[in-house]
Amino acid sequence: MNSVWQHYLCFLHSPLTLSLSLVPTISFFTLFLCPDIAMGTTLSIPKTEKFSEDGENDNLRYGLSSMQGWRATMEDAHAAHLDVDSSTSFFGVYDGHGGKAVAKFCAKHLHQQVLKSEEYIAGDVGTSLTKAFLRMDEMMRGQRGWRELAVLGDKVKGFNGIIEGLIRSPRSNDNKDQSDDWAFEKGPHSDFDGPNSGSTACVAIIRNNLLFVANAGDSRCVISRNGQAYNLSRDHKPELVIEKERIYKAGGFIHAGRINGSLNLARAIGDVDFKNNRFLSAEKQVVTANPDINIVDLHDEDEFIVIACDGIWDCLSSQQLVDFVRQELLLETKLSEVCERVLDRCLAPSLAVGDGCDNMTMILVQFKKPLQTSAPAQEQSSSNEQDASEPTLENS
Ligand SMILES: *[C@@H]1O[C@H](CO)[C@@H](O)[C@H](O)[C@H]1NC(C)=O
Ligand SMILES: *[C@@H]1O[C@H](CO)[C@@H](O)[C@H](O)[C@H]1NC(C)=O
Ligand SMILES: CC(=O)N[C@H]1CO[C@H](CO)[C@@H](O)[C@@H]1O
Repeated sequence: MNSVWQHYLCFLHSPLTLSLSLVPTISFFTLFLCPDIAMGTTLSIPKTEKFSEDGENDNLRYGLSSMQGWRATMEDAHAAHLDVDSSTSFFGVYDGHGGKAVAKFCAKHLHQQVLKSEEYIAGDVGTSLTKAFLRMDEMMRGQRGWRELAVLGDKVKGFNGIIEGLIRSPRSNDNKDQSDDWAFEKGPHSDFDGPNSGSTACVAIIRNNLLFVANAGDSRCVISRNGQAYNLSRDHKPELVIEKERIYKAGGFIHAGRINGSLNLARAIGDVDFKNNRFLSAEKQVVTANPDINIVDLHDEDEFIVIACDGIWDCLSSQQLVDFVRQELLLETKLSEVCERVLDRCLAPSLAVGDGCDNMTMILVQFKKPLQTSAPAQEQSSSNEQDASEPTLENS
């Protein structure tokens, strides 16, 4: 929530303020009565309410849960669409930093850009994912991008996005995204370069017996194959050799594990301050939205995948999480509850512990048996040259 509104809510909820009418006393009493809200981003009382959801079709079941943890604002967003078309499911976790608007923007638009692309229609899901990731940065520019981000709740370049965005946004726009080609719009923010806040994106598309994982950032997708955990994505931390090389070539540096001493991940959607080298393509900037694409043949031994943001992986390893989920699945069949237990397990009992203070999101997708094994004729024939028994990472 915008801090201005937090102040107001706090103010309105305080009985003491009812008797006070002097404006200068407002900020004093807000500070006095709501010190946590007024002074920082960490709440002293953990906010552990969760948003949870379940769904299933003939091939899979999913559950997800999202929890605010100890942070003052929830910056994660997610997308779960079981049937984006007759044979395809889409799941994405978007973990925002510096604000929630970019994560929400991705949750709203990324899957639609995948579905709209020529490559997707031609059966090349991997390329359509790459293009959709890069497209997010393009769409967030200019008057239209500015307005959309403002509506989604960030302050953009000093304007109060919530207020100005609501006034400016034509309401009818929300319904016609499917046919929308995101035309250029002239207006007061035509020269907007895009947001300085950003988001990771970790997306899984399941189509018949193929799994496509696209990742940019430090969220992670893991598969359980007969109880063995395999990473299906690579955490894009600045220290990784391939990231480091790109960062230095593009003129950035790494200090204390962070790009230019500030950003602790090397790929993200948004963060345009790290993407403004005019001589380089989007893929070669200090920070890039360009995802790794991993294509996996699903087997009968494949039990489930998990997509989760770094808050989970800071607390459990891939194998530990797979073990935990398998244990829970023996007792609990509602997948969102399994996710909730993981989140509870990862929520640190106090701030002193260090880990677990993040906002957290986890999606669990379980394959129903037997897997559909006949892929349609137009199915992708390229790209998958991996060892059939082990879903290794593509290291491109
Ligand atoms: C998954 O990736 C993490 C982070 O790079 C690594 O520490 C871990 O060993 C990997 N786990 C598996 C099962 O590959
Ligand atoms: C990062 O550091 C490089 C080298 O000092 C500098 O040229 C660049 O402007 C910095 N970028 C940001 C966004 O801080
Ligand atoms: C899961 C997670 O870590 N999400 C984000 C929660 O909010 C903070 C503060 O902005 C981010 O740094 C985290 O990445």
